[in-house]
Amino acid sequence: MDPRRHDSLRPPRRRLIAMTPPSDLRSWIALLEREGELVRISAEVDPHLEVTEIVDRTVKAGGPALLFENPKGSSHPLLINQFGTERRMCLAFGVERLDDVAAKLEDVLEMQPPQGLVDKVRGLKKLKSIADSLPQTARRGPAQEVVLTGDDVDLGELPIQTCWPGDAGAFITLPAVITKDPRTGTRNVGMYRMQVLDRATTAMHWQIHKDGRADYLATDGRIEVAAALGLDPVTTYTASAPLPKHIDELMLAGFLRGEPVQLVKGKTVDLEVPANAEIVLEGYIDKEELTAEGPFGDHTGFYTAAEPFPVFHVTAVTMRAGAIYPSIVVGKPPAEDAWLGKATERIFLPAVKMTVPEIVDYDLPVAGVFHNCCIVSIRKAFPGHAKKVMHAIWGLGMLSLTKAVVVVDEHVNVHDYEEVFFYVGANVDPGRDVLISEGPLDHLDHAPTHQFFGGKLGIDATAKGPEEGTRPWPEEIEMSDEIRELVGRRWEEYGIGADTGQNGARKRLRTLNLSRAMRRE
Ligand SMILES: Cc1cc2nc3c(=O)[nH]c(=O)nc-3n(C[C@H](O)[C@H](O)[C@H](O)COP(=O)(O)O)c2cc1C
Ligand SMILES: [Mn+2]
Repeated sequence: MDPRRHDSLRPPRRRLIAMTPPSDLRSWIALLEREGELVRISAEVDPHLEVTEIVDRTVKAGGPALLFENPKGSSHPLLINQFGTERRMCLAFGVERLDDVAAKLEDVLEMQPPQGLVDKVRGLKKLKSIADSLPQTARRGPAQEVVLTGDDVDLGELPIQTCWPGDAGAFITLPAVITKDPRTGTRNVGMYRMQVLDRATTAMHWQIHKDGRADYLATDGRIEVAAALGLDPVTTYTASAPLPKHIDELMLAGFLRGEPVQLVKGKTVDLEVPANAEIVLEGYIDKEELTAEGPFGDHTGFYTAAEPFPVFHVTAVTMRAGAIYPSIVVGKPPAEDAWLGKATERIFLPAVKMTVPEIVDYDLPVAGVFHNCCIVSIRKAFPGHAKKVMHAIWGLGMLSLTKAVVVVDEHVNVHDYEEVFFYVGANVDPGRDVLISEGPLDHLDHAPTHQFFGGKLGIDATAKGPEEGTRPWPEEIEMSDEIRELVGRRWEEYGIGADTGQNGARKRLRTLNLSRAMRRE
């Protein structure tokens, strides 16, 4: 079916009132419930595969967050699909559109020396918002209402999912894993899945390009680790955000929430952990101890084969009373993580533009599982400019792992894949405009001959001209403004119907675009 048709059938998005993001998982659940975005399931459901099938159907239908109150074999409720739609993602951040979160960051990134008093006051407010982002340490927090150590530690008490039939076991999928760089003491928070090995150990899936892995590699013998589960949604999101290594993800969380993250000292580790967590797993990893991790049905849509990864020993489980266990299922896209990725795409656009200012917008298609494809529009100013931007993407933070980059001109809507495809077809001479390069690739990419390293594809779909050695470039067909206005004015008179006219469908498509499947209502 024509996606534009879909779009015009889509009900208008209910208005959100901009507000402060929820401060913990429980107020988030309450908000979801008030907004009609959560369904409680009292039937007993098995975290072994059954939850996945339910969630996969729900996510692909754009359905609600699910709170399984009675997961089989556990007394802890299981929350899933909290991030599964654009609307919930916006609710999490307390914004109307994810671009509003980006605007807040852009405001700070683009700070200029103030001119005049009003500007100075505004500047001070911005500086204060940065100062207020630093986490604070409290004496106590609900995360430690229950403290289990020694033989009382039993991960089997939690409703940890075995997601897919070929998985090696149960995996904790939505943790915020906290470490400190042994050299500098700087904190890092990352989301890395943890395969349960027994009552008190898990694997730690630190891929080679990640900061958590770098902290681990910098240690001589043992590194302390804490995994926080069940946080306010913004803090959970920031664990997945690709920040430069020296920037603390909890600071970003504080900035985006407009309120510092509260921490408490760990019970058995010299690390601070979020005071509002539902569950915290404290422990350590010995540098030399590795285990076979996987297979795991991954966000690439394939099973990742078993590989050696470090072993995490749990020394304490601390919890809130009646702790809720959060989970996520990844798999063939679109899955729930699509919107975590889209949040990153939107939120990091200002930072990308800071480094490569000619970039107008970019889109990481969900079907490209975020590392396979990046579509980028640029203000083209000189011959070879598109190729310059390809190299810039291949040199920029985690975007450097991108396999294929498609560059279009500034007027092209990168979120409209049909429009992009049109220019890829129309503007490209493969012999001239396709660049095959090589470089680092995502840990999980199974296609390259060698793991981690292989081919890159750049497609320059911008308009060219004689200065790039082509024949004169033809003009694109556009109706004149005059006639467009005339027809707009007279549209009702023709009696064709409001839905068909006014360029409506095309324009509406110029909103954040996921795959067609995600647009199915
Ligand atoms: C649901 C989900 C699961 C993830 N699982 C892993 C994982 O198992 N291993 C990994 O290295 N990255 C994983 N990631 C990606 C990292 O969280 C992401 O790259 C993050 O930036 C890592 O933090 P760091 O840059 O501080 O290392 C996952 C992301 C999401 C959203
Ligand atoms: Mn980091």
